[in-house]
Amino acid sequence: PQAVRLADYRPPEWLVDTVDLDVALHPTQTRVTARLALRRNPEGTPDAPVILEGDGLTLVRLALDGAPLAGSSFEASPERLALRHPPSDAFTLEIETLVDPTANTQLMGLYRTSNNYCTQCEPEGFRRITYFPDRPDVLAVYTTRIEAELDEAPVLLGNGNLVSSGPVLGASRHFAVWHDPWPKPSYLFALVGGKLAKVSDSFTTASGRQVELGIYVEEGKEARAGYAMDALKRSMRWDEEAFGREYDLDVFNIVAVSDFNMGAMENKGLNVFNDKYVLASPQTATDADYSGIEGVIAHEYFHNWTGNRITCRDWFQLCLKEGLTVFRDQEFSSDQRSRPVKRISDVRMLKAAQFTEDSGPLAHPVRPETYREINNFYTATVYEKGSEVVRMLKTLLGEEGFRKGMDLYFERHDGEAATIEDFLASFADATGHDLSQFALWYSQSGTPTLEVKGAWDEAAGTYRLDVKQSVPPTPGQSEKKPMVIPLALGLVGPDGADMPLMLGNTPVERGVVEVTQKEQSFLFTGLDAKPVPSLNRGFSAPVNLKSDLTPEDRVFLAAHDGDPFNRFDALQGLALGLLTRAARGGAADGEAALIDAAGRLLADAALDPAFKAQALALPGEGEIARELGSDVDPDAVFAVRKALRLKLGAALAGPLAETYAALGTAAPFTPDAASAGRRALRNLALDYLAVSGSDEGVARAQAQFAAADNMTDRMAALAVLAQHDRPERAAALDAFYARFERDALVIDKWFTLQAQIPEAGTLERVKALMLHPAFSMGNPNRVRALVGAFAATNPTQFNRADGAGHAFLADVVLSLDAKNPQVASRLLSAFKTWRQLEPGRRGHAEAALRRVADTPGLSPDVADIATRSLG
Ligand code: DPP
Ligand code: ZN
Repeated sequence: PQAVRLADYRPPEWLVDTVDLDVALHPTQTRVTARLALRRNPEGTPDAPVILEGDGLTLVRLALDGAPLAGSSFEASPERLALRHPPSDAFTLEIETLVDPTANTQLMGLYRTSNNYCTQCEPEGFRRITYFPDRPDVLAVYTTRIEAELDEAPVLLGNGNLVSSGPVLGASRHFAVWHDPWPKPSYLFALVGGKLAKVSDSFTTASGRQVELGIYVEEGKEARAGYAMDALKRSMRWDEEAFGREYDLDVFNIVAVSDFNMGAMENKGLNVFNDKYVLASPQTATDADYSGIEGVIAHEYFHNWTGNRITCRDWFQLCLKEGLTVFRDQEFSSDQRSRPVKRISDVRMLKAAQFTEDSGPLAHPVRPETYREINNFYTATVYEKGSEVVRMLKTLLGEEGFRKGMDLYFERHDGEAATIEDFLASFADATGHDLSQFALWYSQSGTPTLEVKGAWDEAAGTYRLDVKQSVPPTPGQSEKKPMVIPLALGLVGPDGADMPLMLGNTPVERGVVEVTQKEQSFLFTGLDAKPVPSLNRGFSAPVNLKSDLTPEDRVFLAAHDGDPFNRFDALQGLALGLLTRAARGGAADGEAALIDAAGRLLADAALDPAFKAQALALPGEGEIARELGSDVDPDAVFAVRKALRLKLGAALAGPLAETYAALGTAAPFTPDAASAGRRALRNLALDYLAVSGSDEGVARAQAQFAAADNMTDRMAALAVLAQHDRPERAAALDAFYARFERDALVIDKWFTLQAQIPEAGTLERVKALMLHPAFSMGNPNRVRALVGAFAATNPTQFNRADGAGHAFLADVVLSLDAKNPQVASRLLSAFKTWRQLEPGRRGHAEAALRRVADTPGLSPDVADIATRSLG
């Protein structure tokens, strides 16, 4: 397909004021009648034809202002419906199409899942239901009548409020009419029909509006929706308190489905969720699942204002709703849980997913300027870096300035399709800040590097920081301009307390200096001792920080930094330094210091267990590889990391065993953050104590596996057992399968765990598991659980030296592409780091990518990823 360019944006030629849909559900021949009130856009081109998008549509009938249209007055193909000479500037077009939801394996448009009907329209799925100007800047008021066989689909749901429902006379059918008073783009349309159980609750908004809440799940799973419902109510309250945003309909419904391409979808008043982000019970869900549910429920709910009430002008602005909404859900979770621990886990994820993306061939700006397939831009850069950019804005403007800017944004753009320029202008106008240089965060791709050197002047009592920034070249962008980098910092004195932070006679506001130039110096004054700088506190800017901190400085900060994030980061930096030196074949010096610092942290009774669990988990193989940057041998990375884990486990065996014992509890499972933190630390101890594969360590894991009363502990024990090629592993895996056979979300975990085993036999195991009766290429969760996990989280086996892992992924992608291009292209993006591999593996990766790229008939999704990966 042709590249679409931001610079080519033109307003729509025709607007749609209302959409009246009549959908008669049928497994293979669903009849869709759409009545569109079309109106020529006064801002468009005079005499422009009406051109509506379609995707695989069959036109049955077309009428204009009630009169059937002769074939000569329009052109229709599966991809387009055009009226070259519309009769007037406003008229009603009635379009009847037939769609086959059963044949829809792409899961885009109207499709079936577990015999229910559901839709997914973002970004371009509505055109698979009816012909439409399927772009986010066409906002219309929708009324949807849904009709179905009563016994096939007793539940019928649409956007907005229920207007009427009842039997269809003289037949076994029934109907429901839903009306959504809020104008919305087509990508927010949804309908659901099927046999579903409802969990009900209600919420009263700050201004007293009573909202009926419903979560629809498969029959028998009602009890597992309780946590999601609780998270929903907390989200609704939080958005009122933190952003002054109230809900705006009489009902809010969520439907959980088991076949879904993404995590969830924010359709107006009718969110559709991957059931993974709704269903939880102590027996089936881990602590990570619970926090994932809380975060995604909040995320989709928050879209009601950031995405729905204010939507995007075009898909280049995707980060306008996604980056902002991720920021909002991260803030929500921080308020519900531990803020430092949430920040640490978000940054871990940012580095693992986004920094990696930003340093490879798929790097792109937070707001891309061109795309061939928009489905490929639901990325870590748009979402997670997009959130970091909003966070930096808050850091620069302060709490109050940020809130003023948000308020102005809501006030100005409610009901509109907005742009990043609109968003930034709201903050600039509300606070008087010039944000023109800051806007580079949206247009320049690549992770900036910040080099920082310190100079202490004993006689003057001053400390100078010399800062140099650079942004590496990325695809399509060779030259970069300096960015605005909010650098939060502290100067830590010898006693561990922060010293005054003064630039000349002026205290540094909120502890943040603004780096705006390529090279800049900051002179801190009034110091009575040499400080250790604590830089980029709270990870205030998403940059690669290269400081001249010594290992001794890091040990000091790990013990004393008043900023918990940097306490964590000091230890991580220490570990990363020695792991990369060792992976390059150097001496792993500094181990003693690391072990000592880790031991002290573990022993610090004042620290939150969740924090300790994060701080004591070594940087992942992916982060070590990214730090190495080139000629990476994943086996060497694995080996040095394992060696360090062994040393830590052995050196701290005593305290780890004590920690394990002390954190054991007979109390029943609760998913709150404090309990989850204790489990996280205890399970980290379990892992370190078993890393050697000793009988004792393995027996401890086996005992925990057998006795666990919750999935977090059971899964953690199984993950430990899975690392050791001993008979206990097979026995535990079999027992686990037998116990949870009927529970798809749990069986996904069983597949994933096996795909992650860092052993030579794993690829063969994965291939065998693809033939397992429980495996299905039609279910995205299952494919991701097995093949996705193998490619994305098993670096040694995916990147096998013989190239078999790469060839395998290419095979799966090619066989899946015809069925579900979105899931296929996601899998293929596991090659995003191929260029950093050593030459042998790099050659295999390139060959696999080229084989995919050269295959005729690829989907635009897979073709785009293959081409860009090779570019
Ligand atoms: N718009 C959806 C989201 O909330 C896309 N999956 O992120
Ligand atoms: Zn979103």
